[in-house]
Amino acid sequence: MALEFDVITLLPEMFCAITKFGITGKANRNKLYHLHTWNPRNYATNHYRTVDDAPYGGGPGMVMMAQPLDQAITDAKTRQTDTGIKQTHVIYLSPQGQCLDHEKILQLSQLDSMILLCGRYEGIDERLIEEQVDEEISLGDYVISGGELAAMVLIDAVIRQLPGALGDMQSANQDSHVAHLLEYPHYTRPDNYKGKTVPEVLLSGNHARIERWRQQQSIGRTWLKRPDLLTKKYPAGLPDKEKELLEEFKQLQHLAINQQETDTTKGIGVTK
Ligand code: 4HQ
Repeated sequence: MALEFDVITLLPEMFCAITKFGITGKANRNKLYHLHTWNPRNYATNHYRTVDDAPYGGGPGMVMMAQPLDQAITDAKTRQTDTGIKQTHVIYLSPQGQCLDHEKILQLSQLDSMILLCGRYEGIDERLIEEQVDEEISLGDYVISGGELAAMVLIDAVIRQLPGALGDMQSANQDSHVAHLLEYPHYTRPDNYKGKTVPEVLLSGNHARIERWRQQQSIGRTWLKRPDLLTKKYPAGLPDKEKELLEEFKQLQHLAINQQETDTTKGIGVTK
């Protein structure tokens, strides 16, 4: 059965970005998931179809009213229940939630459905959050203008976990081992670009050597740029194989840096 997303949003057109284009567009056409949007404006009751109001206590900006959101969520829940979904799960995208990471995405990809609540303005009436929200999730420790982009990032990352969403080649790079490391560097033609060549190993045709080099680059770059990821992946320290690859990477790094210094003192590659 397809994964069901129901999104509560004042800006439903934004979701074309994922439903129409790229990997998530293709997964949508292949019916790997369904995405329904619910606009709280359609549940507003007054003549102007107002969905926001001034905050009690004063201060800048506007707050999304509870009632239109409440009814939109209720209809979304009814739709999901009608399609045979046993349990609904309402997620509010907010900086107050737990930050999205790979573990969270894997956990969410186990669900049959979710309801994503996207806030605009200064936020949502607290009573609606208390009544209807099961979980808050944050994209990161910064402020964006609305929950829509955060919801789309979450949906995109979850869809990539669905069987059949990625081509065979891309799926191979998704195993749990690779997923926690940074990518190895990529090169394509030409083999000489502005005097910069491609690492010799990649032209060797020796697949075992290429595989080893790529794994070494992944570990090495993670150590250089994101050591926190290595600690998270290997809390008890690197396994022997990885340790060996990393030590060799460090050696090669030193050689490369010393070579650069030699070049500089000898005036190689130095203009003027
Ligand atoms: N928001 N991760 C919606 C965020 C945010 C985030 C600010 C959410 C505005 C109304 N959402 N409110 N960070 O910055 O998800």
